[in-house]
Amino acid sequence: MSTKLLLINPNNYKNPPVLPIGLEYIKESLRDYDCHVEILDLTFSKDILPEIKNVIENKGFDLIGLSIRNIDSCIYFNNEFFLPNFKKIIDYIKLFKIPIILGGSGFSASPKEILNYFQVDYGIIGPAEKAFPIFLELWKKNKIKEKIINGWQYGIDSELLPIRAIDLDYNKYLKNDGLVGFTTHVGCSNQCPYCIEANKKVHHRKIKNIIKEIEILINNGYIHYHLSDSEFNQDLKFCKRFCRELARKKFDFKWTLYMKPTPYDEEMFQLLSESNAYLITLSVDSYDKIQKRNNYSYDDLEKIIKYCKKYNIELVIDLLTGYPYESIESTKKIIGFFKKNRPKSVGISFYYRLFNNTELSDLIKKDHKLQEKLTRSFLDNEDCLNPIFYHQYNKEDIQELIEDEDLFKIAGISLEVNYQL
Ligand code: B12
Ligand code: SF4
Repeated sequence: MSTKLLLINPNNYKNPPVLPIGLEYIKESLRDYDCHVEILDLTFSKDILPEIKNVIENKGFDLIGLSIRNIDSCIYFNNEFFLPNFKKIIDYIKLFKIPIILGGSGFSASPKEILNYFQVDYGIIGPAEKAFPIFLELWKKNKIKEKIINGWQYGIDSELLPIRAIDLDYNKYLKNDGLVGFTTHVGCSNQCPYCIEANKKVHHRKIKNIIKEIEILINNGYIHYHLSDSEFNQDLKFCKRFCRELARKKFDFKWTLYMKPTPYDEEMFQLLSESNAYLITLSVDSYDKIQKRNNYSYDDLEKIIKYCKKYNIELVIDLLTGYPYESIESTKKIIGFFKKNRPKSVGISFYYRLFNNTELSDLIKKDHKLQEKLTRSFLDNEDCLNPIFYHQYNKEDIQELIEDEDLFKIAGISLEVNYQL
């Protein structure tokens, strides 16, 4: 008998609202399996629990999957911690005695800790396009040995062409400043010591399928996109081939993307511009040790700013500064650099969100002196789910350095998103 699977998006944070496209990808990955999949999107729900009750009681499901996209908003100022609300939802779903499986980027950041927090049956870390069908087959045969499956081990189905905008009300998102997303790959080869996505094997999708996916969406009237890759530029050749193909299509659309400082070359910026990329958000660290391990320097930043200007692409910077042992001179240097080489804006974060099993949290757990600069004390068996940050500076220190220049925005104090600037 066909398995009935309900995939729920409980994320109702709306600054901006984000389409749960991962659930569309999973649904597609199960197309050839004996599984009936429905998606319940609660982003705009006014009455979450009755809505869940209604769907479960009317349709009956064998398995329920919940997407845990965010643990919290990750920024110190105005931080929002989402797990307690998700717990209420999950505890309610448990009353129906249907097995639950979790996944999503937030879940993948701290899988053991989150399963423990929610006391839930199963979870998939990372991409689930290949792992979910494997899980389902084992689950149906009662052969699950591990509660957590590592999706990174299986990667993605590079041929997947998800049918989009059928199960989700895209227009509601667009009306509320949301953007449509698409992915070109999963994973990141950089080694940022604080990041939950660091050093994850990169798997690319087939360019022809990505373009087809975008083309179908454009034909349905969706013309403004935010790339949903961690950082676009993992492989320069791939990036240039993708932009070339996209530019060749001459789509009437525009897109914005996250990028890291390397790899790049001038041609990539030219092709990005020709493919209608209008805004890049560049992740930058001020600490030279982190710059070095990710193979870039101030020289690269200068070139990127120059190329963006030359090819008419807006550039905003996501700057992180004040890493443990980094000096104030280093922070002054980067602020001075951007005052001189001006992008459109520089968002500054100087509170580092700690997650278990990152290099940063391991470092702080070992060095008691660093623990004095945490926003709260470590608990016994600290799981870092309840937001905890390391900071060398206070708001006033940074305000003094930026001297009220409009160019700089302290993350979390100004709640705009980049593409609205
Ligand atoms: C692109 C992006 C954005 C874009 C979205 C653009 C768009 N088009 O909508 C923008 C800029 C808007 C954005 C905003 C925010 N983001 Co963001 N974002 C991302 C990013 C890079 C990709 C997310 C994505 O769409 N991936 C593509 C889809 C296909 O993958 P997916 O959803 O993860 O789904 C796959 C798997 O996770 C899994 N899966 C998903 N659901 C389920 C469910 C089940 C049951 C199973 C088994 C598997 C499963 O299978 C799917 C297919 O493989 C992630 C980092 C990352 N690489 O995941 C951060 C990330 C999710 N964002 C993050 C944050 C903090 C935010 C903000 C809160 C920032 C802020 N302070 O404003 C907001 C939140 C907005 C909101 N409403 O939720 C954090 C969350 C960290 C945390 N503490 O939990 C992440 C992880 C970045 C990071 N490294 O810190 N984001
Ligand atoms: S480049 Fe971005 S996604 Fe990759 S490890 Fe660094 S912060 Fe994380």
